[in-house]
Amino acid sequence: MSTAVERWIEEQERLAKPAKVYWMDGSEGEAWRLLEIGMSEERLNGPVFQKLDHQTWPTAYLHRSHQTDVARVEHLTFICHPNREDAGPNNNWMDPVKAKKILSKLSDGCMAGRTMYVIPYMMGHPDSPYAKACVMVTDSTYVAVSMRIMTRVGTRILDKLRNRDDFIKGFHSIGDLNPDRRYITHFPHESLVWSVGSGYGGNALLGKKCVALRIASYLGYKQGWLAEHMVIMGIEDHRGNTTYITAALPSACGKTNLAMMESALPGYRVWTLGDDISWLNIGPDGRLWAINPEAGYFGVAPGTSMQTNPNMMKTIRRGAFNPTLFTNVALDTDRNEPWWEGLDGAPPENLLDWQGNPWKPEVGTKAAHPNSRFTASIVNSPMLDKEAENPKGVPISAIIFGGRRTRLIPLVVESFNWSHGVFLGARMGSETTAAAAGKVGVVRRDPMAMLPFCGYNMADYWRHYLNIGHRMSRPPKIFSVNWFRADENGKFLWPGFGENIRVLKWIIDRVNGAVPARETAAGLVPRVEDLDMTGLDMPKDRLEKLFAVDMKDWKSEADEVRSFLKPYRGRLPGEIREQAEKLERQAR
Ligand code: GTP
Ligand code: SPV
Ligand code: MN
Repeated sequence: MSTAVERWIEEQERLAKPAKVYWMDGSEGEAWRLLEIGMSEERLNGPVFQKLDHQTWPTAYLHRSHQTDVARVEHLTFICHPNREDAGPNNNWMDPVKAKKILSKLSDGCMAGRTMYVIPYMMGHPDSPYAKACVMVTDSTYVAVSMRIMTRVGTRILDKLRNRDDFIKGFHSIGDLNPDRRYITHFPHESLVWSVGSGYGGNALLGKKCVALRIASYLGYKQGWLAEHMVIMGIEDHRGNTTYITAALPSACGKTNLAMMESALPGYRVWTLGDDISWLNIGPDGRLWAINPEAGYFGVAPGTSMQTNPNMMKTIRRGAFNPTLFTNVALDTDRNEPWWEGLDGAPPENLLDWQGNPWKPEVGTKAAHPNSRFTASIVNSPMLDKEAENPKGVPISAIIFGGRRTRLIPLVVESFNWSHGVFLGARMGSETTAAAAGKVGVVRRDPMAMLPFCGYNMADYWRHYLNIGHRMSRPPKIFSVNWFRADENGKFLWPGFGENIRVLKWIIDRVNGAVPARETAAGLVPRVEDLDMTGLDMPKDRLEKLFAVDMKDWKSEADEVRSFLKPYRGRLPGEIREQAEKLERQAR
């Protein structure tokens, strides 16, 4: 008798018609064999994997994706609930029957002559009560190796699924990489992701945004938990107490840098558990517990250096466990090393840009693609928290919502209570980045940093969020942060990165009731004397600018929030509507 997994794989095989089917076992040797295969596979712009200098960059490989396939494509991403309203104004919707027709056609014979890799994987520690078993197929060696780094792949998951059919399914094919035939589709009610036509990032590494956020957020809605676009980190104080927090910031707005921060304050130390996704469950003790469903980093390369993120530099140069992949970075051809804008030192003499063309600074383009990334195992991190592998997760004392806002939003704000905190998250805005295709630098609303990732109607999501808070006897406090406030000349007011520990320290002080706060219409902000500025010289008036809340400047913000919330009207929770109305009254 075959299992549900075997039956599902046979179906996919009949559809995609690969020359070969290979079941991944997750062994160490297998990863290196897949790399070898990729190194001999030719694509338009070179082999799938190119070995870099292993003396200076142990276990590092370069991958170049297709030049039209360099970021998530939100306009080609669909949430296919049977009822359009359930997808909500926040999602592109397609009727599931129609979507399956299109995808079946594109998938028919799409793996002819190629190998179909079957990847059994777990999101979360296999022993965690909060983990989910998943199976995906792909025809890309790049995706297969990446999934091994990013998730827990192995035969053990198949044993778990022997008598079960409740696994999360994923079908992925690069197709012909033509953007006109590219679809990233989700069927939340069937726990199915079907993605054709892209080989890059969140479009193709299905465990990440597709499963761990879009499908999982819907499962969480049905089952009473939350799947969030959040960092998980521990902050150890001078007494040796560790406080765990989570932080949601939109794509390319600083999660990885925050999670790996080198503290600028003596006596304080940061430990990392995850840099992108967190699954939050209410524990038997009435607190919120977080696990990281992932096992690796898929981080933005440009801007990463010994100056900004030494811990990440150590992680990607260590390569003790698993290969480290670099995608769409530049190549220093004299040294056979990766390079990107913002890396320490001057640009090397001889560079190929991310597409493999000779590059000089005079060319005026970027050598590395702005959304170029590294893929590395989290266990290579020198600052992994001792609880990172605890199946139960860690208890969360504070939730942070952040955005990239050059104006208006203070460095840090504490919410008055859970409902107000949910509103802070719901009205989050951020200036757009290169992580998604489209125009960069315009403010868009990105509630909880989940706009592109919530697998159902966001109004239902906010109601669910409010309920989760009301169900906890010891809920975390909710804060908002903004590292990106700028002066009249557009220069950042706050140095950011390791200096952000000063803000985290204030947050922990508030959690412990150690300091008072100043009340403003937007929420509670620090009194400047309570922010620990040891070792950082900053004029008092500049510091005050960081915390300024002048409601007469907030009118356009309140207007934008209102028009953003408008399409949700019928389902919008009363608590959110009331908060928005209050903001409008205050900003008048
Ligand atoms: P995703 O992986 O797309 O979800 O992104 P992320 O949220 O993990 O963003 P990441 O930490 O990779 O940062 C993206 C960009 O923001 C980089 O170019 C960083 O240099 C910049 N950045 C991160 N933290 C700070 C900060 O505190 N201040 C300033 N000014 N820039 C920052
Ligand atoms: C993001 O865009 O938030 C990412 C990168 O973390 S991707 O995996 O492409 O979604
Ligand atoms: Mn992300």
